[in-house]
Amino acid sequence: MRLGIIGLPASGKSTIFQTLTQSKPDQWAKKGPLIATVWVPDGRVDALSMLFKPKKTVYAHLEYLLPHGETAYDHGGKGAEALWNEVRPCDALVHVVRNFQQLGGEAPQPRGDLLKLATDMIFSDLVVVEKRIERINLDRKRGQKVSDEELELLQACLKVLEDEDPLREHPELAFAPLLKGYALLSAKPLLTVFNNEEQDENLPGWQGAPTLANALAVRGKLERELAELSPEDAAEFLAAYRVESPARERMIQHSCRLLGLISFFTVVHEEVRCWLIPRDTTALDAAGVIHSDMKKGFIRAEVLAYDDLAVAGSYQQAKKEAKVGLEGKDYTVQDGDVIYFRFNV
Ligand SMILES: Nc1nc2c(ncn2[C@@H]2O[C@H](COP(=O)(O)OP(=O)(O)OP(=O)(O)O)[C@@H](O)[C@H]2O)c(=O)[nH]1
Ligand SMILES: [Mg+2]
Repeated sequence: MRLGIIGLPASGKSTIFQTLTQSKPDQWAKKGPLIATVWVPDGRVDALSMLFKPKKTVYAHLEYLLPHGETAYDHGGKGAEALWNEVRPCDALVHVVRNFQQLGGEAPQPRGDLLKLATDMIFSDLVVVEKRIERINLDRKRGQKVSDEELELLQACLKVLEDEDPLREHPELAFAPLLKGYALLSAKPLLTVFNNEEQDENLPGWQGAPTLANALAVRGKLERELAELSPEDAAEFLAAYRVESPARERMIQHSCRLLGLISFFTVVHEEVRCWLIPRDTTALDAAGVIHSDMKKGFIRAEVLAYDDLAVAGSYQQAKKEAKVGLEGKDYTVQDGDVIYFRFNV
């Protein structure tokens, strides 16, 4: 799963990327978009690792993409189109909005900045959708077979976009399999990151402003400094600035939620491992995420909820207390399930 970072020039995209990836700009490639793998912090994985003492502990991961530094966004221009093309293949977007005073520069205008990019994404989608509708109509005139269902969906998109609504507010369109190939920007899940002044820990508020569900406030510059500290120094720093948890962790957790992902765990071959899957995945498909053979030869899934394991203190004890369930392929995997797949090949 990959999230693309977007935002106006000097909004703090590089600062946020640096914090997320705990890397330094002098380590970054000079060309092309930057793509970084970020491990998803999860206290449950730490606890499982303590319990089972495996040789190897593997956290789940996400990828973040920072568009090439030279593709500066320019309202409605070539730079904007280049930027959109770089993030189009991403599964979701992270929009960094400047909410700090630039040195000797403009006061922050988060609302205006937010709308500017949102409108541009809608406009970019509108162009894609209009072109495609034209094309389908042309093909039909030439007597070629066209998909009425696709045309209907595109026309519905056109109407939404003309009303300047993002497609993500219309799930039946945003998740329509027939439209997936168009990678429409306004259909992608969006996390808004307000990059605040050092003293400011709040989300900006105005009528219709993004709420906690899909936005978070970070203090980019402060957090960048934090990411460079040792864990002990960081703890002191967090307390001094009343930071609840590091922006890095909050951004990653929000990203997982945004993508509708849940975690399940496996403990096999001296390895504790966390896997991310979409909510409502069946045990059969979860097995397939690990290995296609495991799906093909699926017999049953031994499932123990993480919380039950934590209470019982050991797998054996949880088994004794009948907390370990034997589930079939249609079982819906729950966040925090510790699963042992029985399969044959
Ligand atoms: N005061 C303050 N300054 C910040 C904050 N975040 C970033 N900056 C500063 O703002 C400037 C721009 O930050 P960058 O991270 O380079 O922004 P960017 O979006 O990557 O910029 P471009 O790549 O040029 O579009 C830098 O001088 C940062 O040090 C913040 O939270 N507070
Ligand atoms: Mg930058």
